[in-house]
Amino acid sequence: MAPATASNEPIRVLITGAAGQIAYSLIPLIAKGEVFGQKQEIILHLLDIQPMLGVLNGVAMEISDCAFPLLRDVVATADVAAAFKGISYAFLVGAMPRREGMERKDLLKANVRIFKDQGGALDQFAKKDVKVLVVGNPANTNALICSKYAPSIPKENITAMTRLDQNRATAQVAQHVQARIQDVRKVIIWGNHSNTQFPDARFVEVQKDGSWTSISKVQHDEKWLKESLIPLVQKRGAEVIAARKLSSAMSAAQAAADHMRNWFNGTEKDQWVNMAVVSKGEYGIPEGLVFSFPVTVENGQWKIVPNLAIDDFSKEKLKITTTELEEERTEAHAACE
Ligand code: NAX
Repeated sequence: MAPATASNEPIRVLITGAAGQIAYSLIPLIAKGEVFGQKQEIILHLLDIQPMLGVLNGVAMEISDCAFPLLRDVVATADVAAAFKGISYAFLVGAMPRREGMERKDLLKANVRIFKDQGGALDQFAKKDVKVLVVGNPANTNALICSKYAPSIPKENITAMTRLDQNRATAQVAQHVQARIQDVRKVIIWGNHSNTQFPDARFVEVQKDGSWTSISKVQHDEKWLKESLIPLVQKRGAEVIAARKLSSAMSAAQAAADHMRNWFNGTEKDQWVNMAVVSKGEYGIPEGLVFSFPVTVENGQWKIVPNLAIDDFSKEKLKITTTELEEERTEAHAACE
């Protein structure tokens, strides 16, 4: 599939929270061409807050020491205007991370205001066709707020990350059916990047002996898919925090790179990826919520996979995560007033 941007001009790519741990793993993936390809030169814009400038300068030194051939320049700054100026792609990672025992809702108030300000900065300084991935939590609702305060940027261009949940679920399914990762496709993550998300393996296909078959034919284990896989993926972030004493970073960076690479390059035939995108009412999800759906991507445009059957079990799961997102939206609007 042809890349959405064929230009050989360097593109400006912003990473916020650039002194943080996800950025530390994400920067080399972008600078090595694993997102925008091996021919696309890049000018990296790195934003963090003033007290972190010392650390950010250390990161900038390391970037220089990597001598990345694709990297034309680095702008490391605490100045929001300089960071957002002329950018074509943004990874909005910077936020307060969830610590052990902390619920996502505690984070909401502190974090949505950051995304209100950054929405304003996108509106004012970014290219009008900028493509945005929100990683900082609560990611879906931060994206919704960001979009509200960036009225000149198309709503379709502001997305949030559930690719980590997709990758987690795919790895678990692959392990369960004893297949390679690349032999598992069509895992769905519906809803919020939180423990109300619905990891849905009903449409999963597994490749065996060169042909793709429904998971139900390969391994008829509905009990595992419903009772083990769903809570495992929902709680994986908390499990990593408990073990590492820090939230997921390497896997989050990989997922952010995967999300943007598929948005930039498109998806393969029969490949679905999950992105939290603005709802236009698909699958009965209220219009305007930023909700994770399975999508395909062509020419830089995502399209929600249509006509998937929603049974009673799935309906109930979709309702739970929708209700949480509606509550978050109400709280977020109040916090931004
Ligand atoms: P770190 O605390 O290591 O880094 C965050 C960085 O953001 C810090 O350097 C901080 O100074 C900076 N920052 C804070 N406010 C800022 C602002 N207004 N402008 C620019 N920078 C700002 O956190 P890290 O582990 O990198 O996690 C970053 C975010 O990703 C957190 O919100 C975390 O909850 C979220 N995550 C989202 C995931 C997803 O799948 N959507 C998974 C991983 C991760 O938990």
